[in-house]
Amino acid sequence: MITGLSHVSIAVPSLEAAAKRLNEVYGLEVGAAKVNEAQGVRLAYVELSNARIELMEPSRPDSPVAKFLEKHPAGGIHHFCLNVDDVPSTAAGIVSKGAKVLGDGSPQRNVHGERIAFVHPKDFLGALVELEEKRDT
Ligand code: CMX
Repeated sequence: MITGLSHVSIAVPSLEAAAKRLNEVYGLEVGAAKVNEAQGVRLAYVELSNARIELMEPSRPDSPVAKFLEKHPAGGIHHFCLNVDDVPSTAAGIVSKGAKVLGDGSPQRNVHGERIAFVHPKDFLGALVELEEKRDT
């Protein structure tokens, strides 16, 4: 079940340059960078009251985000992310209605260790969607 909006994710060629720009123009504070090697990204977040902005830089040359930046060298919106109560059951529910969940079926984790999955853009009106299960803290 979808429970809310987690974040909008922007692919950027340089995290540091992106953070400087968001701070100088909008007064936004970007947190410390972390690496999710399995996903091939270096990430940092702007925490807003109701959602986050995720900034992603490729962490290795064969990263999917590096491929995205080849098509969009200045960067751009890569995906948005919905919170769900349970990734496997939400994914199974939408797959049963004909939508495609990307990947080989093996579980994926975000940089916080939470379960995630990606839905094919053709099955969400042309936008790449991440499903993210909030961990109980
Ligand atoms: N926007 C729109 N369409 C996109 C897209 C994007 N950002 N990325 C991929 N697609 C499209 C592809 O063109 C392809 O379309 P067709 O099937 O029509 O050719 C389709 O989606 C599937 O893409 P793919 O690369 O063939 O599929 P994969 O399963 O190899 O990988 C994906 C898909 C999206 C997971 C991968 O490309 C990717 O972007 N991985 C990085 C995911 C990410 O952002 N991780 C961050 C985690 C955050 C954290 O750690 O917190």
